[in-house]
Amino acid sequence: MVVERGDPAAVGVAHRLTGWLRPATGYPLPVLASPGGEAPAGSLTLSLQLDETLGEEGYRLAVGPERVTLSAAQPAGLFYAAQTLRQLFPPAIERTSVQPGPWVLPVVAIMDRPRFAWRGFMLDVARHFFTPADVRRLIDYAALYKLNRFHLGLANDQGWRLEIRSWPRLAEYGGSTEIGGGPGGYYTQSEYAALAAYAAERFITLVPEIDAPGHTNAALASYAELNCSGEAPPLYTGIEVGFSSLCIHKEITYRFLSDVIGEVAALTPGPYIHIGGDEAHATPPDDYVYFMERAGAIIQAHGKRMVGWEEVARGRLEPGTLVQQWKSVPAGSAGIPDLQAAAQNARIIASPAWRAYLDMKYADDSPLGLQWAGLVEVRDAYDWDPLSEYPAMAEGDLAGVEACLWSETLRSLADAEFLAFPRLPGLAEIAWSPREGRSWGEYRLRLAAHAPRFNALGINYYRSPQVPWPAETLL
Ligand code: TNX
Repeated sequence: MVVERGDPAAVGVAHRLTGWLRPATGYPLPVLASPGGEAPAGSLTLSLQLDETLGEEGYRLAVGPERVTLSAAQPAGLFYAAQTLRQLFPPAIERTSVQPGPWVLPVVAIMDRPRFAWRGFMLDVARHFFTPADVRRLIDYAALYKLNRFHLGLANDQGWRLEIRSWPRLAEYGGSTEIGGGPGGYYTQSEYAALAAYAAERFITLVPEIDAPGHTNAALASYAELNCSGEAPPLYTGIEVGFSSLCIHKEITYRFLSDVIGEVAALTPGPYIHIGGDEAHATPPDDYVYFMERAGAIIQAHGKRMVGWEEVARGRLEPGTLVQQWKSVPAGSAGIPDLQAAAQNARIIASPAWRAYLDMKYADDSPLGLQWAGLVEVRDAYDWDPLSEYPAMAEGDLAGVEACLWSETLRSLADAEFLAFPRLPGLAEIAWSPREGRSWGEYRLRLAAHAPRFNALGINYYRSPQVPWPAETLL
C-alpha cells in the first residue's frame, strides 16, 4: 500500500484500510510513502490531489488490472474510497481469521460524492447504558456506511451518562440505574474523549446531547436545588416521557447548564451540542421559549452550534442552529415547526419517526421496539426521499438525514444491531446518494446480496420477509 507524498492524514486512512484487510487475507500489507511518480504494478495507492469536483467528501476509486488507486481532495474522501473498496472484496474479507480467498476485485472506475453534509446515526445511551466497546462497534457500523455524525443521547430521565466534574452526583448517582432498574453506568471524561477521538479517526463528528428542560429527571434526582420545590424526586426506571422539567426561573438552573455545557464543549472536538428540547410537557410554553433562548446563548458562548429537536424552533434561534425534525407531519398544517425553523433560516435534519426511527417495530410481532409512530418495515425506511416528505422545503434547507435508535427496549449490543439492521444501510444510502436512480425494487436485491457481509461481521439482523435473502444466509 503506497501513500503518495506520505500525507499524515492519508497515512492514517491507509492504516485503517490495512486494519480491515489484514485479518482475513493474512497479508502483511506494509504502508509505504512514495516519492511520487507512478506506483509499482500490484500496488494500491492512496493519493490526495486538488480536484474541485470532489468537494470535502468525494472520491475516485479505480481498480485496473495492474493497480488500485484511491484519490480524493480531502482525507475524508480517501476514507470513503477505502470503505467502498472494502465492500468490493468478497464478504469473507470481514472475517476476523485468515480465509482462503481468492481476493478478487471487479474492475471499476468510480466517482462518488455525497448528497447531504449531515449523515447521522443517533444512539440513546440514557434509557439503557451501552459500554464504550459497544459504542465503538456502532461507530464502526456508521463508518462502514459513510455516515459522518454520531449523535449520543447522554442525559435523559432514566440516566446521566457523562462525568461532570463540577456536578459529580449527575453521573455517580444520576447514572446509577436505567430502564428496568439495572445498574446503568456512565462514561468518565477520558472515556468520552476517547470515543470522540475514535469517531474522528473515522471522519465522524460526535454530537453530544444533553436533553433539557424536560427529560431531566436524572439531574433533578441528583441535585435537590435544581427542583422548584427544592426536593429531589427519586430515580426513574420506567418508560414514560414528559413529566420532568428543570426549574426555569431559578438562576441556579443556568449556572448548572453553563457548567455542564462548558465541560461537554471542552471535551467535544466537533462544533455541535444538541440540547434536546423535545417533549417538555412539564414546562409551561412561555417558560420553554425563555429557557431555550438562554440555552442557545450559553451554547454559543461556549463556542458551539446548537442542535435541537424541532420544538426548539418555537423560540428565537441563534444563527447557525440546526433543527432536527422528528414528528411534525408536513401537509401545511398551521405553524408546523419545520416552517418556523425555515423562516429563521435554520437548516433541518430530517428524522421523520415513521421512516428514520430505528426503534420502531418492523412488524406487529417484532420482539423489540416501540410502535407509537407505526411499524417501520425495511421498505418504509428506504422508500422515501427527504424532500418529498417536506414539500415546502428546498434542497438547501436540508442539512441531511439522521437515523435514530432510542433504547427503551434495548438491553444489549445484539438488540441494537437487530433494530439497526438492515434499516440503517438504507437510511445511509438516502443520505448519500442522489434521489434519481434509487428504487426499492433494485435496492432490495442489493440489500439481499449484502447479507453474507452482515453474517461475516457477526451482525444480528432482522430477516425481513420483504428482502430475498440468499438461502445460505437464512441457516
Ligand atoms: C420520542 S423522539 C422521544 C424519545 C423517545 C422516543 C421513542 C424524541 C425527540 N423524543 O424521548 O425515546 O420517542 O421512540
